Formats: sequence, C-alpha cells, structure tokens
Amino acid sequence: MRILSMRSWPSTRASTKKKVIQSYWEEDCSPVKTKKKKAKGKASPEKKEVQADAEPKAKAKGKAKEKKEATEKATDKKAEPSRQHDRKQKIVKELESKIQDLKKKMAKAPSEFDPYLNPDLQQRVNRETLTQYIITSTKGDQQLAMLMNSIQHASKVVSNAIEKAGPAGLYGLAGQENATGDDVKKLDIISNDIWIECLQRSGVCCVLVSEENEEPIVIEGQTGPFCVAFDPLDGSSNIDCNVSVGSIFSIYRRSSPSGAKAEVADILKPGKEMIAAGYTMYGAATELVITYGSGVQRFALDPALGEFLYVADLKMDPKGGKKIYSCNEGNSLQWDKPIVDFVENCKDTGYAARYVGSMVSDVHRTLLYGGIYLYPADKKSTKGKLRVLYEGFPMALITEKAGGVASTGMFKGSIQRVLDVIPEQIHDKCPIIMGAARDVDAVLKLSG
Ligand code: AHM
Ligand code: MG
Repeated sequence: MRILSMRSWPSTRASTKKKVIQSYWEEDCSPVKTKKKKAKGKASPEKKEVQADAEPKAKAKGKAKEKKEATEKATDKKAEPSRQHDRKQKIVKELESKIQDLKKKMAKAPSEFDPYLNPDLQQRVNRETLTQYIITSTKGDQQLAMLMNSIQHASKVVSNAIEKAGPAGLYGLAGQENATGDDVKKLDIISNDIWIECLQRSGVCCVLVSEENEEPIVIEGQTGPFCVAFDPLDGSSNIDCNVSVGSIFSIYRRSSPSGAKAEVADILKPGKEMIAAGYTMYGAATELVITYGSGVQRFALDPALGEFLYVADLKMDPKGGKKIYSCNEGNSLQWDKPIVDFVENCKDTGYAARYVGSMVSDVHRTLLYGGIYLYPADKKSTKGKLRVLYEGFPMALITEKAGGVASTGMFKGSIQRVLDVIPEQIHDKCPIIMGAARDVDAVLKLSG
C-alpha cells in the first residue's frame, strides 16, 4: 500500500476528494495525477462545480486506459522473445532449404562422365571419331582410308606445332621465298615437311603438289592411286600473331596406269574431278572439315584424347544466312566495277564486313554463318591471288557440297564455276567468289 502524499493530492472540494479517494482505492492505488490548472481567468462557481465532478471521472478513465495499455505492453513484451525465436527459426529453415537446393544442383552439375551413369545420355559419349568415320565412309577402300588417316595425322602434328610455336621459338621468317614468291615462315617449312612426310608414309600417293614446293613431288617407288595438292599452312600473314590459319587439301585419283610412274597430268585436272577435299582450321579449336563429294562433315580435335570427334554436318542456310561480306577492301581501288558496286551495295543494305585474312577461317565462317567471301581478280592481279589446285578447288567443292556457290566471276572472258577451271600449271591462280547463292548471284548479275 502506498501513502498518498500531500503533494500529489489535488486541491479540490471535500466531496470530490472523497470520490477520488474511493476511486483510488478501488482502482489501482496509483497516485492520482492532476492536471495543472491553466492560469486563465477565474471560473464561475457553477462551472467549478461541474469541473470538479468531471475531473475525477476523466482521470479514472485515463487510469483504466493506461492500465490496459500497460497490461497489453507487458503481454506483448512477454510474447516478443517467442516471436523473435519463431522468426529466427523460419530464416534458418529457409537457409537450410536453400543449401539443400544448392547441394542438389551441385550434385547435378554436368560431368563428362555422366553419360556412363545415365543411359539416356549414351549418345553424347558415343561421338564418332574421325578414325571411325574414315573406316566406314571409305566403304572398304583401304587405300583411301590410309590416305585420309595420314591427313588426319598431319593435321594433329601441325596443330601441336602451332600450339607450341611461341615457347619453341617457331615464329618468324625462315629466310627464303616459296614457289609463288612469298616469304616463307618457319611454321610454313615445318608444316610442309609434316604434310609431305605423312602423305608419303601413307604409301598410297603417287604425286603431291604443295604451295611451298615449286615442282610437283613425284614420289619415287610409290605407285599408289592418289594425287594430293595441299597448302600446308594457309594464311601466312596471320601465322606469327596467333590468328587462325589452316591447311587445305584436294585429292584426285591418278589417270595414268597404276604401277607406272605418275605424271603431273595426273593432278592438273579440273576441280570437278576431285574425289575428296577438305581443310583443317587451327583456331581456338582445331577443326577438320571434309567432303567425299556427298555432304560436308565437321570434326573437332579433343586435345585431351588427341582424337578428332564428329561435330556436325555442315550445311549452309539456303536463304543465305547472315548478311556478311568478306574481302580485302584495301584492294578496292584495283577492283573491277561489278565488285566495287556489289560491295557498295552491301554497305547500303546493312551488310557487316568481316575479314580474317586466312582463307580457311573466312570460308569456314561463311559456311557456318552465311554471306560471301571474295578474292576477286583486279587490275593488278588479273587472275586474283588464290591458287587453283590447293585453295580454290578444295574450298569450292566444300562450299558447293555444303549448299553454296563458288564462281570465278568474270574470268578470261566468261563467268565460270570454280570447279570447271582447267589449271595449266600447278600453281595457277583464279579469282574466287564463294558463299551463299543469294550473294554470289548478286555479284554475277552485276558482272554479266
Ligand atoms: P598464303 O597462301 O600465302 O597464306 O595466301 C593466301 C591467303 C589466304 O588465306 C587469304 O584469303 C589471302 O591470302 C589473304 O590475302 P590478303 O593478305 O591479300 O588479304
Ligand atoms: Mg595459301
């Protein structure tokens, strides 16, 4: 029990005091707070009476409200820890479930070994190797299989040399010129030796023509059925700066009698007589693209396995694909009018320009994305720059078999299909306009 101090006792009339005391004891024994009177003018006796009556009531009401609020607050305070605990529990549960989800996802992250454990994925593991493809696609022609296998091997060995070129000191000029007067790089020589050695070892070649050798190589003691023309490392300007380069090859069957010494005439034939062609691109990945005349197949070298694995059949978009033109526009002042007009038209119609400067890379992109690749004849080089036997022909066959068009444009008085050109010399050149029919036809329309 608390004693009501005189200081907290309101100075009211006796009856009011009585009521207040009663209410005090009845309510909660808390000191009665009184409002300080405003020092305003004196109230009338009646008003004072009413006020004196109302004040304790209001105070009592206020007290009750305060008490209720205090009780609510106390209850709330008591409940708070339990609510906090619930909230924490909820967060912990949410985090735990997230961790579980992550664990599940991590456990599901694809691995190259998944297919061994999941029969639904078997197809991925069963990617065909180039070796398997060669065996089945040569349909029992063991000599052709030997040849294709030696090309596969040459591509792997050159790829390895290119990968190690920097630390092995293989960049730079070798200090000599090749058959067509170009400076020869160290990697040119290495690649040429690798290709010649691999092809000779196959035991099935009789004549080889290389961009790097002025004369055809008639292989002594070998009377095999095949003649191969190749550019062992195409894209000379890109060799020393680690930009994609490639090897290109075309294969003919000899026409001179088997068993006799082969002749140059065995390989100086129009492109349409090729039995197979292809290229290897040494890019971010090494890819080998081949055709035996029906369809074009694409293989990529898996460095861990040292095997070329099947990627896909290569088919151009029949509608022409992306609008891209690819040529060395630095030569445009020397170009004939139709080529200038075509390129101007490309610019006017929203074409993009892309030019690596390695034929293999520029043609590979053209086949995959669409558009057109041109190395046309010009006022300075009336036959263009690219060599017929080991650049023009193989790329033309692949382009046609992938669904594109390969033309010389206006050349020696007529517009010709590249594969119809009859080479007179092993290092002959011809203009090249190849890619989507949509674009090549547009050039030919301007040329006709
Ligand atoms: P190369 O065989 O000496 O390397 O020359 C052929 C190359 C092609 O790969 C490429 O398309 C062309 O030359 C690029 O020539 P340019 O530098 O005149 O644009
Ligand atoms: Mg070349």
